[in-house]
Amino acid sequence: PLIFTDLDGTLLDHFSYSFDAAKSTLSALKSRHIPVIPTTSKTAPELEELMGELSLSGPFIIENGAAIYMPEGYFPNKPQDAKTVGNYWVIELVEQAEVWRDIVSQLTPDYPELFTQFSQMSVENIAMLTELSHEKAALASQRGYGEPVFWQGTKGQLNQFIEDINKRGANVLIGGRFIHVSGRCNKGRAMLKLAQEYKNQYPGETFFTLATGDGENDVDMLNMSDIAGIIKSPVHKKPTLSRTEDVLISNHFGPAGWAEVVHLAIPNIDN
Ligand code: 2M8
Ligand code: MG
Ligand code: MG
Repeated sequence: PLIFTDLDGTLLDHFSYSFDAAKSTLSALKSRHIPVIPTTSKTAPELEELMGELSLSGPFIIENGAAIYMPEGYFPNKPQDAKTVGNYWVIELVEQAEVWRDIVSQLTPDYPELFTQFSQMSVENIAMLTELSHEKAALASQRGYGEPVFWQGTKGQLNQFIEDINKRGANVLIGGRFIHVSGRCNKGRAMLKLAQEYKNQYPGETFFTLATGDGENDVDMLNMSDIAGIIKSPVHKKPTLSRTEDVLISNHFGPAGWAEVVHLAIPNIDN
């Protein structure tokens, strides 16, 4: 199996970002060589740090499916469409951040005081809104492929904004705290692309996918995976999927719910 997992509110606690409740499950998966692939809204610099903290050493998917990062040499062959960035092979699925930043900026006059762009916030401001440390907020500010927006208007105004964004060829995904403007990427497409890469690299082996997530921006991967694990959130309503088969729903929040769902989907990992 391949486990594609959201971080905030799923593997990490929504409020404290702790993953204590998932630690023993993570080490059981590690000893069984089952890849745990963070699939997140976070940036590459955030992930480079978090992978170490999580004791993970495989691929990860950043900025809502905008790019797939694989440690150089992770697969027997360099994937066809990958470029090398530092010590990683990277497959990019959308254009660079400035394209999306510019589109958002064009809409500023139409929505006065209704939103704040991530690229125009100070690190202090990001730290305050996310409750991340100053250091981690600085890593979150280094966006490669999109522009998160802090929305201060109404739901109706947001719907109009999304329509205007779409008209300009960009796309909006709803995160836990921000709305994310980028190209037509999502976590599901990136998951399928990476799962296909495993199949190409190891012909004859089967790789079933488990996706775990708690929010709106996880819906695509939860719909496209072989098994979906919905993690209960203390802050938002359960995301609505287009499927009903092979859907697991946790009773616990965040990392405890994650461990619960992983054990249900992949029995006997502790033996
Ligand atoms: C942002 O992402 C989350 C994802 O749900 C959000 O929209 O609330 C991003 O800035 C990410 O880079 C950051 O780590 C996270 C922290 O809460 O917020
Ligand atoms: Mg989440
Ligand atoms: Mg997320």
